[in-house]
Amino acid sequence: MSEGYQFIETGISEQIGMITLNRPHVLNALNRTMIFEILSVMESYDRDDNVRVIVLNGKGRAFAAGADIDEMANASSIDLEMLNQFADWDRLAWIKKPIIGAVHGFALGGAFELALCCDLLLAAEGAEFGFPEVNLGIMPGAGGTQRLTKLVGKTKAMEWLFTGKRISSREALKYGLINQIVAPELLIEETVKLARQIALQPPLSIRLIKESVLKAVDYPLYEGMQFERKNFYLLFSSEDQKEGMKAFQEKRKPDFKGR
Ligand code: DAK
Repeated sequence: MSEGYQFIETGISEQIGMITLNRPHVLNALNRTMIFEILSVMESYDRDDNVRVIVLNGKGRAFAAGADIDEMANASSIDLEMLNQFADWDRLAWIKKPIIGAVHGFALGGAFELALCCDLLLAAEGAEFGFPEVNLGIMPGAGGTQRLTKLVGKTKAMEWLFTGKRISSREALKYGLINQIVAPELLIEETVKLARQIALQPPLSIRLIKESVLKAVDYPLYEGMQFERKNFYLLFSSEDQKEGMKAFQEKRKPDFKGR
């Protein structure tokens, strides 16, 4: 399925849909076309019954070093408004399947924003995150100030956003930005291992868990719990709920179909 894409590589194996950023000569700097390609493939994976988990990683020596500065350098506010590129980024929030990011080298600026949109993140030892936008006279615009603050709180977010400093994978782990640090040579192996584990779970449960957890970020507790309850009830209409509970009673492994 890679054919036709200029800046990413794609492929499905063992129910895992891979997306590999592929502009290594510029550390996978994210240009407009690349973002459009990422979203197009994510949406096609989201519709594809053969995919249960999406994995995003980068080729070469970095996940990605942010948005393509050459593409932005001469843009005016009006260009940005008329191009409405944030509309593509916003589509990320609608992906229903779990997305696992595998970060090595750098995840800076827009790439950090992309990583923060992943549901789970593994980082290679030595990986660095950060928002260097301030050094360029701009600021994050694809959710960085909001998602980072919700995750780490105002104080750390201000420090990192004001200074543009790079955050080590250890610090990222300490602040709950990532799930795990792994040796660089094991990054893909460990990511795929985790993806495989999730791919074995009932897809509808995973889908509604993701939806419910994301609501927790935006909703007050009571509203979030009402939302959770509806999803809980919904799962009792699924074949997988019957299969999961029957398999338990029959002391065998369940065979989940996503129905
Ligand atoms: N854009 C374009 N080229 C880049 C790049 C980038 N972001 N990052 C690296 N490169 C290129 C370098 O220019 C260099 O190209 P050549 O000189 O070889 O032709 C090549 O990649 C290798 O980079 P370095 O030689 O610099 O490698 P080093 O190991 O020495 O340094 C570095 C690695 C990551 C520390 C450094 O490359 C660096 O500081 N890169 C820039 C980081 C940065 O400021 N990123 C952009 C932040 S602003 C938007 C959505 C999102 C955003 C904006 C708009 N809309 C929807 C409108 C997001 C904005 C940002 O991300």
